[in-house]
Amino acid sequence: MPLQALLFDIDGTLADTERDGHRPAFNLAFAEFGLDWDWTPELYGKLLAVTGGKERIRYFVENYLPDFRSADFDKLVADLHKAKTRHYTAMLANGAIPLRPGVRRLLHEARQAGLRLAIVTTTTPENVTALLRYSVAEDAESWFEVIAAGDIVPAKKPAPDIYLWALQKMRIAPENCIAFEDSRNGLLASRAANVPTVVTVNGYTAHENFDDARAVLSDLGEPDAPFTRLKGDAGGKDYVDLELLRRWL
Ligand code: XBP
Ligand code: MG
Repeated sequence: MPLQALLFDIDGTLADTERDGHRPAFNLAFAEFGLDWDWTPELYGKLLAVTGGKERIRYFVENYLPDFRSADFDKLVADLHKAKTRHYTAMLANGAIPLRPGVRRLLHEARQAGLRLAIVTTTTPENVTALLRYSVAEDAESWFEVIAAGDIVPAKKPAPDIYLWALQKMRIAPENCIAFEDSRNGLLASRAANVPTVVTVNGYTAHENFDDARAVLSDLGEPDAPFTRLKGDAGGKDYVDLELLRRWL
């Protein structure tokens, strides 16, 4: 199958956003609303079992604070999440979160080769725009023909819905694409949509099961900073380029 498109997850894949981005932004929002909730790096690792910020807050309260009462809990969750998004995008605007190794290089190579690009993520659209603008390039939003994000589909990853939505919008077969994910929830979503997937792990996901991935790597690697290969034959290569992706497809 010819490789025609690259589909990128955002959080944990393009950039290490969770531990020092989303997590402190949630905590700032809690403090703003006078709540003494503190999501430590360790606790956050457990909460990542649930994708989506609003869903994560809800899961936290239901499982860790069963006695918590609020006059209008749905509104509180929505307001907290709005505040969290404001804090998070402000962090991005300050240049706080760099891209992971190899991401910029691979994006440039794909654009030069005329491959189609898309974003497929559960994160809020404002977060995508801010990350692309401040961490990739001023005009990076225009590099992606489809940005599938947030509540466009009600069922977030690990459901395949966001991938199916993006594939339909692009009118492309999954076999002509490669998805990039960092987590098991992301891999379950992409594979349930039949998209061959390369996983680049991070501190929160390195222990997860990625049996269904074409390759599992520490990161995409650079010519002078090779990746560590956890699964998949790289034929002697030590950074991801289009030639290697075509081999994996
Ligand atoms: C990412 C997420 C997101 C972020 C927060 O999952 O789970 O919830 O943590 O984003 P994936 P929002 O990388 O698999 O898409 O707060 O904007 O929902
Ligand atoms: Mg992710």
